[in-house]
Amino acid sequence: MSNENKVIITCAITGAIHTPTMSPYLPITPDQIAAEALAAAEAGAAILHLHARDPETGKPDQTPEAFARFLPRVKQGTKAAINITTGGSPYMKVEERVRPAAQFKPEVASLNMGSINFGLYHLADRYKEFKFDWEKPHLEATRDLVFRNSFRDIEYILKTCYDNGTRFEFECYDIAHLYNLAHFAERGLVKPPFFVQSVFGLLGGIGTHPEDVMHMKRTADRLFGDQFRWSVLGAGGSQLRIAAQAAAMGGNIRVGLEDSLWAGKGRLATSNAEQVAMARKIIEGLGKQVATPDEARDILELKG
Ligand code: KMH
Ligand code: ZN
Repeated sequence: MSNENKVIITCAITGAIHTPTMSPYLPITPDQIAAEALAAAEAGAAILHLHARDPETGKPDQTPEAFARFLPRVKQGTKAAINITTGGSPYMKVEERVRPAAQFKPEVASLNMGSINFGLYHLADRYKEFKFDWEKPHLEATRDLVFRNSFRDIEYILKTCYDNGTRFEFECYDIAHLYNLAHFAERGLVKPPFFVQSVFGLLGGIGTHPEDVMHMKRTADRLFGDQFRWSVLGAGGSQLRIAAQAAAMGGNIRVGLEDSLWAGKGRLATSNAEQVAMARKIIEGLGKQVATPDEARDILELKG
């Protein structure tokens, strides 16, 4: 059967941006991350985008040891493809960020395609008290934070992971990042089909207007023709609106508590699986089908 009407759901389970104070449902411990990942896969996620955290404080932890505490369980419990972050947290250096992907050689790793201001400082005032003392400084420091992804950094990650057969989720936060990807394609350092993850709604990146989504898609079409597979993630409250627009335009969808803590206006999502179920409703409502992990492998030419 053709994969034409299949939509890949990626679920980003915990990330490195949201903090424990923001939601009691944000998975922090290895047990929680494993359980959330398995439930998301069960609900329809074909790809699991994974970060690790310190179980005591919820602080992002990019050591391979932290990933080793949940990865075997996730791999054993589901056929969903594993996607390990190389973004880590915007505070980390690229050498630290790449270590888990280099060690575990996943089918997919994220690759951030350019530097941006990464603004979260405006969230610091929203909470009166924080559970852990790293949280407020983490948010406030983003007033002066550049999420650095220089050409050298990108090349470093590519070269470190390429021989492992890992393919990339190219995270593009702005139009220029598509051009950066085209540059690496021209140099022969990346191979199609490119899995382009367009990110909308981060302060410092492109906005969430329908025209922004159109502009990303049109530019990617012009640069890559039929050599890319398009996926979108909308940050915060834009998550499902962006997902619905992109799915209607033939795109794939990323959801998960890394990107949004919400399941409706003012209502916290109680799990990653809840957001996956909402994505499934959109896809099926459009008369399309949710891709299985093997269909996703086929579409993205993953190593399996
Ligand atoms: N937090 C997302 C907006 C990464 O892990 O490489 C982007 C992300 C980065 O997922
Ligand atoms: Zn991530």
